Amino acid sequence: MSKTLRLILGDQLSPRIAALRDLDEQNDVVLLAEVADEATYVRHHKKKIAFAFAAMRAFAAKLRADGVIVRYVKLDDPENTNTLKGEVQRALNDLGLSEVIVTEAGEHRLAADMETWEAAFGVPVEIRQDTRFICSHARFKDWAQGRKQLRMEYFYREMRSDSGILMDGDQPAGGRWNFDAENRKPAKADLFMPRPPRFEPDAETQSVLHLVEARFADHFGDLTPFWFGVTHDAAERALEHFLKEALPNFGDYQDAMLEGEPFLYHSIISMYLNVGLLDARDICARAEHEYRQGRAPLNAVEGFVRQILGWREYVRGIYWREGPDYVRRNALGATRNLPWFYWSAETEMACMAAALGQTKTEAYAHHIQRLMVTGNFALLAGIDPFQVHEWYLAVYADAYEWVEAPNTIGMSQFADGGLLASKPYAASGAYIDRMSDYCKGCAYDVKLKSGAKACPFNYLYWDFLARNRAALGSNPRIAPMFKTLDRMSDERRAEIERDASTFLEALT
Ligand code: FAD
Ligand code: DLZ
Ligand code: SF4
Repeated sequence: MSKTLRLILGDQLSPRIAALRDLDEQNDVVLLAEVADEATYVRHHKKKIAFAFAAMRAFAAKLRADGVIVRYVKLDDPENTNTLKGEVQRALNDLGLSEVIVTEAGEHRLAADMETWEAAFGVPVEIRQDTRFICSHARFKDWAQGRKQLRMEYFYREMRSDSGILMDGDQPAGGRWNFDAENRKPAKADLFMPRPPRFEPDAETQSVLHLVEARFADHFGDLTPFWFGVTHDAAERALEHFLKEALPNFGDYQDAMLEGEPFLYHSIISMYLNVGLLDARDICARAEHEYRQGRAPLNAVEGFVRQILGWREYVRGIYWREGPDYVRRNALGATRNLPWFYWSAETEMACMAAALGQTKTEAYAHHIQRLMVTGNFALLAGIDPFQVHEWYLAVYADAYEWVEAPNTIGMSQFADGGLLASKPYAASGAYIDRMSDYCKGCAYDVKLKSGAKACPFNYLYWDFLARNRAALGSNPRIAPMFKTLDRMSDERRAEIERDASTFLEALT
């Protein structure tokens, strides 16, 4: 009887993960390993590391309770080699197992490493496809084949048809694929805010918190209060809470931002979903059920489903299609260093201080804060996209390269030259003022276009366009903005350049 080693990575904590298929509970051994390599390949937020380790420990305990033989290596195990490869090798040596079975890694770095394992170990290493995604690699390749443009909206429609989610026969529910025109309302401070449920750390999570405080004290972010759930049951409660309390308003306030309200009507489930504590198909089906039962409107449910069935699956396809060099793309030739306040959250720009401050305390910011505040600023200021990418990968509890990199390099920084987005997500202060209440408490004045008190987004926006005319001038979607720029007087354009360069020089 051959005994196999089944490796489960920290973001593969799903009971139906491919590596556990056909497990022989009497003989096979499941390995989970906390290793310094994974905790430090970028300097992850302390909460992210604690969440990964605590969820791994909880999953191992669940497997053991179900009768599975588990080898769990803690970070402070004196024998720990601190790499996944080293821990697989050590398990093979110690246990005399004849084969390794693993689910494909979620990123190029580890996937490339796994390709070396079979030769290094001298036993077969079976790498299985990750079946948790709704769109397989083959399906995405098939969709992308021969297309000039890979627009998410068309991918999403095929995913709807393929899966039957929110479909009435072969037609989209409600007769339209997309209800965004009804979304995007600014929120008001007196609305009821359904904050996500908070979970008390159990004894094992407490011990992880001590470990992380001792080993990663110099990493970014506040470790406590630590309120993330770390089990499938807790993640399920968080999802249920969202479906009942927030989903009905999700569409309306999807793009809104409010001072002191980090979560609004967002689901706060990405960290659970990305490590396997929730399942994408199940979430979409449950959201659709809320619509079919008349408990949530279609604009909200369609908007939410589009994020998971559309964007999430689409960015994964792009990540694997574009290869490991994607993170090094820099179509706009941006070279400025990431300003220090991305780590300290100390800036007089109220919108940036809010997004960065909650990133530090919660390891969370919602999509519009990532895209239209911190991402927009980096884009306008011409920050090196690789540094921006490393920052996003480090600071969010949900950050894994397959999902983070296309969002940062492609959607937010336009560094892939428009593969993912048809135009840069660049905006002046007026957008932030319209969608938030940040500006009223800001040291800068959003109505001023020039001078020391003017909102920096205002002149940086025009300066960004002027600097990038060669790369963007022929883009029909921003042609009207270039026309406006061209109608400005020479003095006004010189003023923009002066204000921008004074501000940008002070950044460094
Ligand atoms: P909700 O707003 O409630 O959305 C529901 C779910 O849809 C999310 O949980 C998520 O799974 C999915 N989703 C929504 N938008 C996207 C998107 N653009 N791409 C992929 N999935 C999406 N998401 C991550 O999961 N990990 C990341 O590392 C990450 N990095 C990002 C970096 C940048 C620069 C930007 C602009 C976006 C990034 N996103 C990332 C996408 C999005 O911001 C987060 O998924 C979302 O904010 C998570 O919060 P939520 O669970 O409350 O989401
Ligand atoms: C994020 C993370 C962290 C912090 N630590 C570990 C770990 O110690 N062991 C492990 O197996 N996985 C960890 N992870 C998740 C991995 O980084 C993730 O599986 C890879 O980045 C592939 O997506
Ligand atoms: Fe942000 Fe400008 Fe508004 Fe200040 S004035 S909060 S910098 S958009």
